[in-house]
Amino acid sequence: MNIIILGQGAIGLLWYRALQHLAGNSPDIKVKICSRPAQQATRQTFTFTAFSGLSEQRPLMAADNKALNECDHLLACVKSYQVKQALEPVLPHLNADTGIILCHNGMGTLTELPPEITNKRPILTMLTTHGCLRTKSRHIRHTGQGFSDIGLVSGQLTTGQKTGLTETLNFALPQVEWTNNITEKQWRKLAVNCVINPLTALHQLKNGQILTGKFDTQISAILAEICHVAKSQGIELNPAELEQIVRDVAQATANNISSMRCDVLAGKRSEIDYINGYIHRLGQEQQISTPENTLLWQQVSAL
Ligand code: KPL
Repeated sequence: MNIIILGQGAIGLLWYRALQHLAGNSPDIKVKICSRPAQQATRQTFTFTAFSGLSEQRPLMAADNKALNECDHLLACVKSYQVKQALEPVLPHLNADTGIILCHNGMGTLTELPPEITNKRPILTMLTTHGCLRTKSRHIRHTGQGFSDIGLVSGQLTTGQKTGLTETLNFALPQVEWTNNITEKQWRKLAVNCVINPLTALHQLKNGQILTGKFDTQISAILAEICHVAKSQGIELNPAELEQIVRDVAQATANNISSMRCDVLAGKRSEIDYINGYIHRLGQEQQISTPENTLLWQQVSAL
């Protein structure tokens, strides 16, 4: 199986290292990294600190056009607002059957891609809870063992292809599970991000600090709007269950700085357009009022 990773952020390089390790023991697995703009195979290195604390210098093998054409799956680990721009120059080099696995926070990127490309090939989503930090340029630290769900959002894969892909990813970086209801899981993850990310970014809090009671009314209102909008898309979510999931995640990641707060602190663009902004846009389309999500979208956008 040939896999190419698109994106050299923390999660992209975490998967690259894990698959590279697996490829060392399995000759039928090949992994390369897609470095743009040139797809020439250049030799570079990066430092990887495993969850155990062991650090090592690893080679980074870039994919050329031939490798792109031979790849079975392209794992795109880029920010939601980079998906379209990152995929556009790569798509013409992929063969018609290559599956694209999107791994990012937020929703709404699929509809930005050219339909003639996305209609034909398998498009998958991966949701991961692994903690990983890019501490310096080309130094990646695996900070939290997590779990990944993978599932098809468009196109087709045979049962054998689903099993083969899931097993390969699971051998590389466990636990990975195939799910037939990835869209529902995406909505649950979206709900978590709609609450934790903007509140921590706006009020400069660690994830656990949103649980003091001060935000309880606002959290319920954000989630009620999400349930309403999700329903218009055929997804039934339960507000009480969502609230519990949000609380559990905030508790489990109590001392973490959310990705949105990190982006804001670093002066980088945040993923707000694909998180609360996605709820705002869908709400407008469906004539559902979403004042809480709209306000958070506007406030974070203004930061
Ligand atoms: O996904 C996250 C993020 O920071 O983007 C959470 C779940 C909030 C963990 O920090």
